[in-house]
Amino acid sequence: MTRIHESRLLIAGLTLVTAALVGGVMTGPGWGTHLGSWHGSMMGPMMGGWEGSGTDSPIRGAAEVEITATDFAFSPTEITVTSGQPVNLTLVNSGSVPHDLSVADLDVHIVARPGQSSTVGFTPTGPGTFSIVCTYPGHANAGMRGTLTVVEP
Ligand SMILES: [Cu+2]
Repeated sequence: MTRIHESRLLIAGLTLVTAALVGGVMTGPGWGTHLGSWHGSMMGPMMGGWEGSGTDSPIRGAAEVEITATDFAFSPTEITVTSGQPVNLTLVNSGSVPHDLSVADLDVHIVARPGQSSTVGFTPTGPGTFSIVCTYPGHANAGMRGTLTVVEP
């Protein structure tokens, strides 16, 4: 009887740990499957807001800007783009967990799985200085912040 009791406790403990991992690391704000190559036309309405945003697939001929995400930082932390000129922004995830790059004020949101990259094309309007964050819980506070500056042409 004692052995059975212990194994039940073990299973209960593992379930709790698994739930914590899944809840805290994997799901993020719920847009983990919105990869750059397909627009969130299905996910948008469910997630309440990305439909109709300015983010989309890469733009032919746009300036290329790349940011690398690690656990837990962006590199570089500051990028500068030109108002009115299209940009393809690529997020390279060199970390071991999913990361995203969000510039809420410009409706830019890019998700990249570990070891992969994702590109979103957008045309910035400005000038202005905008916050870059990773929106997975705790990541911004751990250091995943940056700045996107939009300058006049
Ligand atoms: Cu992150």
